[in-house]
Amino acid sequence: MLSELQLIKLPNFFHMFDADHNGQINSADFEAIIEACAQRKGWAKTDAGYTEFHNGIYGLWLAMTTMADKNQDDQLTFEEFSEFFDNLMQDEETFIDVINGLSDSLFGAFDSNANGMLSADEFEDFYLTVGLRLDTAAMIYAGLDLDADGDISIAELRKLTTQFFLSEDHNATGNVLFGPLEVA
Ligand SMILES: [Ca+2]
Ligand SMILES: [Ca+2]
Ligand SMILES: [Ca+2]
Repeated sequence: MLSELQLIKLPNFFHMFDADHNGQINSADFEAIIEACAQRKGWAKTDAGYTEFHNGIYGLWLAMTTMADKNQDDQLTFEEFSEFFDNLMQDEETFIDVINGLSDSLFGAFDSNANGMLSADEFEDFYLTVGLRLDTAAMIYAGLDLDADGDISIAELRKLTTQFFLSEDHNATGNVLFGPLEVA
């Protein structure tokens, strides 16, 4: 079962995918995110970067819709979404593989100068592309740079996503990776 803290964190991840903000996620939301990203990056559909990002992100959607869309209406409610992650987390090793893959996709797509580091500008680019707030990105970036060397490395992003999904520490840095938590 998802913990109280996980249920506070997961909505931020859900909202990121709900591109049209109608409270449900469907394939059109995923397409919209992929298109927004392609546009910001200037990718053509034949570009390797596009294919890689599309396969990574759309693969996540296909896995979710296959496993989580209980009533098969091609829409995921937050309930279905959180149940999917709850089930996936039961096998922690597989789950970490999945979220490492997600981190790698995000990293590959937004490390624009391909220097193996996500700069503040590149991180802001990610936030803008998925419809998150620019001022939030600027606010949290320094904190996400765990070793304070001025950049986010792939190892840091993997650690942050793992913290986001799995940490039970209320003060874990990765908790706010997809925006500040709305604590009730
Ligand atoms: Ca939606
Ligand atoms: Ca970079
Ligand atoms: Ca760093």
